[in-house]
Amino acid sequence: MTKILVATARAGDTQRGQKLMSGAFPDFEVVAWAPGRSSVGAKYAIVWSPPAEALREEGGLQAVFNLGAGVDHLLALPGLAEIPIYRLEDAGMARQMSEYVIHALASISRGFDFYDHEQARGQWVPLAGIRYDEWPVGVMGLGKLGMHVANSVAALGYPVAGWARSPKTMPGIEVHHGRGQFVQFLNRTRVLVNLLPLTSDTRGIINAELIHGLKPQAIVINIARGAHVVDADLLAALDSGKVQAAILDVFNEEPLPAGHPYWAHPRVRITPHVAAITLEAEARSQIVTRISQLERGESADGLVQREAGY
Ligand code: NDP
Ligand code: OXD
Repeated sequence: MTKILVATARAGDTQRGQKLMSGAFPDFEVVAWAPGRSSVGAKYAIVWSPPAEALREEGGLQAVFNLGAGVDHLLALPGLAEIPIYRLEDAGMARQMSEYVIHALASISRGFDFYDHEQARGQWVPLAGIRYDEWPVGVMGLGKLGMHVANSVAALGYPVAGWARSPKTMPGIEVHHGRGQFVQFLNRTRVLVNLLPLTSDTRGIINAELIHGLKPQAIVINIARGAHVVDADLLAALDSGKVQAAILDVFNEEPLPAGHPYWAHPRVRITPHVAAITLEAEARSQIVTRISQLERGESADGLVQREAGY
C-alpha cells in the first residue's frame, strides 16, 4: 500500500494530522512519524516544521506537502533538494490575514486602543473623525495573502500600495516592484504590512534603512517571519518615536523568550504566531486534490520555486 508520512514539530500535532489525513486517503496508509522511527518507505510526506530526521531516511519520497504557506524552514532542511515541495495557497489564511491587519490598523487609526485606556480611566473623550489620507498603507508581498490584505484594506478607503518582485496590475492599488521602486514605495507608506516570504533577499529587510524611508509616526505590522526584522533597529525606532507602534505576530525566536524587550514595550503589541492559522478542512482538501493530481500523472498547484526561495 502506498504510504504517506505525517511529521510535525509536536507529537500531538502529528497525531492529529495523521487522523485528519487517514480519513481523507482511504486507499493509502497514513503513518505518524515518531522520534527514533526508521524509514516507513513513504511516497509522500505531509509536514509542518518537521525535525530533519523525520525525512532523512525516506529515500523514496516523490513530493512533500507543507501544512502552511511559508516554506523557509523546509528549504533549510538537508536532503530535500531534489524533492518537489508543495505549499498551501491561501487555504483560508488570506481572510484571517486581512482581519488581523484591519484590527491592528483600526486600533490605532480609529483610536480604539485610546478608547480602551479612556474606559479604564472612566473618561468619555471622542476623537475627531478619521482622515484616511493620513494612513497610507504599504503591503510588502502581493502573493496569495498580501493581495487579499491590500484589497481588503483598500475597500475600507485607505490609500494602499503594494510591493512585489514582479510587476502586476491591481485596480485601486498602487503597485511597485523590485529594488528599483522600493524607496518610492516606502516614502509614501506610513503603515507597513509585511507579507513577504523569508528568502535570502528578504531576511532582515525591516531594518534601520527601511524604517528611515517610511513616513513619520509609522506603524509596522509584521505577520510574515520574525527573521525579516532586525530587532535592534525596530526597537531603536520605537524608542525614538519614528515608529509609533509595532504589531508583531512572528519573531526571530519563537516562543518569544521571557524578558525580551518587546514583551513590555509600550508601543508593541504581540500575538503568538496566530495571524492566520491553517484551517484543517481547507488544508486537507488542497492536499487531497494535489496528491490525486500527481497520482494521475498531472501537475499540481502550489509547487515551490526553489530558485526564488518561495
Ligand atoms: P506568496 O508566495 O503567494 O507571495 C509572496 C509575495 O512576496 C509575492 O508577491 C512575491 O512577488 C513577493 N516577493 C517575494 N520575494 C520578494 C522580493 N525579494 N522582493 C519583493 N517582493 C518579493 O506567499 P503567501 O502570500 O502565501 O505568504 C507570504 C508569507 O506569509 C509566507 O511566506 C509566510 O512566511 C507568511 N505567513 C505567516 C503566517 C502567520 O500566521 N504569521 C501564516 C501564513 C503565512 P511576486 O508576486 O513577484 O512573486
Ligand atoms: C505559514 C505559517 O507559513 O503558519 O503558514 O506561518
